[in-house]
Amino acid sequence: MCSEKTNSENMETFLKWINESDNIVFFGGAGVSTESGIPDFRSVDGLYNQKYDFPPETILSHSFYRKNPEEFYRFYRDKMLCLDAEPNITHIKLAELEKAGKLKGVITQNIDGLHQKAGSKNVMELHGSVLRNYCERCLQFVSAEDILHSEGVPKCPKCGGPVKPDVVLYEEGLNQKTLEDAIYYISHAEVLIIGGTSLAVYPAAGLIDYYNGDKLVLINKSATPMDKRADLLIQQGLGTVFEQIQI
Ligand code: CNA
Repeated sequence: MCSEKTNSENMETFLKWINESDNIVFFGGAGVSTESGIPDFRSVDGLYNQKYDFPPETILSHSFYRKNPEEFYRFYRDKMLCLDAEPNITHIKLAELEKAGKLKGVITQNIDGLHQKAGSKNVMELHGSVLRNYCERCLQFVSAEDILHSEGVPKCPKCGGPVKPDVVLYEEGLNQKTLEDAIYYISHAEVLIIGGTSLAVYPAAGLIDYYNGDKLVLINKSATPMDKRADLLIQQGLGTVFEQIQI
């Protein structure tokens, strides 16, 4: 009861801040896409235990990819390539806020391309995208559909070299330019909305340290290690929050 009241009071303040600001930045994670039917990491973990011998963090690591590319691709096709997924209300409202000149950018840990599919233009993909795949030998582009329909380790149609997704695997560094852009937008934001992320994966989770304002909104279904840092904490599904935004 008590937390419901807090949530609804916070919701009112949230809508006021959104209404008044034209310098909003959104920073999100896998929870943004669960309402599009793409499981987040923990759900993946739960499902996967029956079918895979290693946790997702291990399979999605650089060393595992090098040593066991076939097992990597089995997991990747099964769990990471959700090419039929459609943007949900959160993706759509964020795109509308940008179009209305209120939101400056979306910083995402997701690799599903759904923000762009919803119409967002300024999207900083910290962990890359499943929609981009390149031959490791000749850099030929290969579509995600081709990866999905290939078997074993996908081969380049031009030179036969192995194809690697443009996804930042564990043990790999983030793209420096994307990281710098994300820091720029977060450090200049008036309202920072963080949503659908456990804030457990670094260096992405550390981006919160660059925020200089006093309107940090944290929207997540479950508790995060950064809850105390929020000026507004809303423990609800993103869809029920974002559907209330009138643009
Ligand atoms: P995570 O660690 O799985 O955390 C997700 C968080 O979102 C959890 O705390 C959930 O409680 C919360 N959550 C789930 N659904 C909702 C909802 N509807 N509304 C509000 N909160 C919700 O995922 P993170 O993004 O924090 O970071 C870990 C990895 C997961 C990142 O590197 C991603 O690249 C990776 N990942 C991405 C996708 C994708 O692209 N859609 C899917 C699965 C994993």
